[in-house]
Amino acid sequence: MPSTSEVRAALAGQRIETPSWAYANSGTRFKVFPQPGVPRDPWEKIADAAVVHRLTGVAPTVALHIPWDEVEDFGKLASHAEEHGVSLGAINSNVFQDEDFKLGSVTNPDARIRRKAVDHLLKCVDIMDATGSRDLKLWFSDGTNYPGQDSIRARQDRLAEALREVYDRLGPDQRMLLEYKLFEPAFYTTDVPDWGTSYAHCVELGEKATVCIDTGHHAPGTNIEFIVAFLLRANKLGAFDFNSRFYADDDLMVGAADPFQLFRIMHEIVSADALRPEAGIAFMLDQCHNIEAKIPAIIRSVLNVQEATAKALIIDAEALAEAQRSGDVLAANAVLMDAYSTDVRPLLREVRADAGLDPDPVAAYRASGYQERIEADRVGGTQAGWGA
Ligand code: AFD
Ligand code: MN
Repeated sequence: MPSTSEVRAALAGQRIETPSWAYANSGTRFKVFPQPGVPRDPWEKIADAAVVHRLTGVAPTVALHIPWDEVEDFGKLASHAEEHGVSLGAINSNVFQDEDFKLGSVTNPDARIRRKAVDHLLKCVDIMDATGSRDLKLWFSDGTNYPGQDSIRARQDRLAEALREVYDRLGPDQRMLLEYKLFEPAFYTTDVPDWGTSYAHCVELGEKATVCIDTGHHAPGTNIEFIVAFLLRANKLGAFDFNSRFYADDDLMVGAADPFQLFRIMHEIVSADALRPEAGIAFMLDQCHNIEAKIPAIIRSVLNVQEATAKALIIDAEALAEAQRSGDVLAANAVLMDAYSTDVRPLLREVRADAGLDPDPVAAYRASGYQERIEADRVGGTQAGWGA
């Protein structure tokens, strides 16, 4: 069992990336409910993300989304982030909103449109060069809505060709995170629908291509921790997009729907010694919470990831291994459940206090007056959203 100091050090060293778009207005196809104080540009989004990091101490990077976060000078934006105590993280491409991409982007039957999509991806790598980002996150909404609409195999060929061109553009310290999603916005086939498709393309591409697991992107009941364990063993797990869901890709606060699943996922990470930042896995949030206050909900998600991690860290690994070796099913399950049933909030409060942070970041945010300030200051302009 890791010593308390080892557990505390691991928790203090945890790094979680927040997404710029989570600070902006979001909603469903039925309605986007704008909120007061929402950022109007990437500069303000980064200011908000910096507050999350200042209060939690474990969220030092912010993922960008292009073109939502397009600026004249990305070097300047990177400096702005540093001045706020954070740095720019993954660059998320967006080939799902341009009118030309209705029938697909990189897998579109029209070569001209495929070229346009690949050029956008290459531009995202140029931006990575400017921001110093390591990761290019690729999610493709590409797919079809009806049998017969297009050739399933030909679309895979087009996808492989596009990925190869972008992969070959990556610098030595840059990576591609290929994210999969079972369905939506396409309803019959999605060209990267599951972990196997992403994995197969990443193996074909090379070592800089890895899988991004978005926890909301599976069929209900999918055993996500199995996928995590398999990809860890294959050295092909690059990142998580954490969120939570009840039925589909609901993009709710992390751990809010199924904290036990989040714990099981973090158990696979901890038992593979993959929590350390040096292990190279990006623990990112990807949530679009629509009715709850933007910044506190992101703080809550960070805390939920911390709690699941703390529970995974206190698992008595020796006792678990012994029970597994001897085939003692009940004892093995009990070891895991003992950890999951432990209230780790006092431990996390101590870790925060040791780091000079308020033990309760949500309460600290509410008391900070930041929300009142941004609501008063951010008047006029156009609130950021994701344009759905
Ligand atoms: C949407 C997609 C996917 C992607 C995110 C950012 O479903 O999760 O990671 O947008 O582009 O939520
Ligand atoms: Mn995602």
